[in-house]
Amino acid sequence: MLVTNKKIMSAAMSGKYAVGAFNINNLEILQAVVEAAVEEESPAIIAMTPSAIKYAGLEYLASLVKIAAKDVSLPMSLHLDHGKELETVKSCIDAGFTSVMIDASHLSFEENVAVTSKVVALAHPKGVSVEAELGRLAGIEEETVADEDAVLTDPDSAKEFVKRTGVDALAVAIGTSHGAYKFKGEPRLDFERLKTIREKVDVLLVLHGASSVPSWIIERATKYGAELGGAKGIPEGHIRRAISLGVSKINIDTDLRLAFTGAVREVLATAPKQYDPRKILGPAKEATKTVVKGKMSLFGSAGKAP
Ligand code: PH4
Ligand code: ZN
Repeated sequence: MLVTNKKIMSAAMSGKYAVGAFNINNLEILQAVVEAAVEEESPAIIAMTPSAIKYAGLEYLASLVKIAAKDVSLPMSLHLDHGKELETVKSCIDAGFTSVMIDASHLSFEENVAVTSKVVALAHPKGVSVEAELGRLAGIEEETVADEDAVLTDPDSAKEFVKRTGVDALAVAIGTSHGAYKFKGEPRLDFERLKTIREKVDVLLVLHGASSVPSWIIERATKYGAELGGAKGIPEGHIRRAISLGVSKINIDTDLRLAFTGAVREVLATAPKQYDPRKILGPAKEATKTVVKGKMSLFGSAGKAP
């Protein structure tokens, strides 16, 4: 059953939990997410970026998600993650996406408002919900205090942005960043800022760059040849705190990539005679599924879609 992010996130907001937005690029990762959702009785947001679409093709990926959702009675959404162009948004809406993100956070505030408003005007009449981003994802420690204020989401600007654009959800920058190397020193997020945004802005909130880069995944990948020294993610306690402060969608990609490729490495290293892709990608799917199930439990969405 495909529904909008707004529906999934509103239920999460009132139930005081969050729903994972899991990035997919191929069949195995999609199956891992959907099987995890079924086993955990959890809602799930299936996300794909323009680079995933470039890799696998919009029709291929969208069709796979629709087939996956057809026989599943859980609330799931088909979501465009970090759409940058209006054309991409249009083609995703035409392909049956139930939610789109327009990321114009690299533009000026006024340009971001203008582009985001266009997307809202395009999406809302078709029943598609819209996420936008204000601020820039960046680890706090790399910035001076003045820089921090420049890149992290300003609560008053967020209030004005939401009022002028009419977006359903807002991705906030509070110190998280994409990828496996989020912090050089201690992991630090600006929870005070998140609290203020929550108080001032009446909109659903999203946390991007939320992978935890768990040590068990890094150790397994490293054992079989990966070089991931210095990788560091968001501690699970920080994720729980962000949820308690009102975040209702949490984006996860890196942890899935690490689990998937770590499992591929293990098979290739331990079974050098193996050449059947199903015997290589099967364990990768299982490893990805284990991570997704763990996230559903951490975010509190497990058991919320019986
Ligand atoms: N995302 C995923 C972005 C992936 O172009 P691309 O497909 O490589 O982009 O939106 C996240 O917020 C993921 O956060 P994470 O890296 O902490 O998992
Ligand atoms: Zn992101």
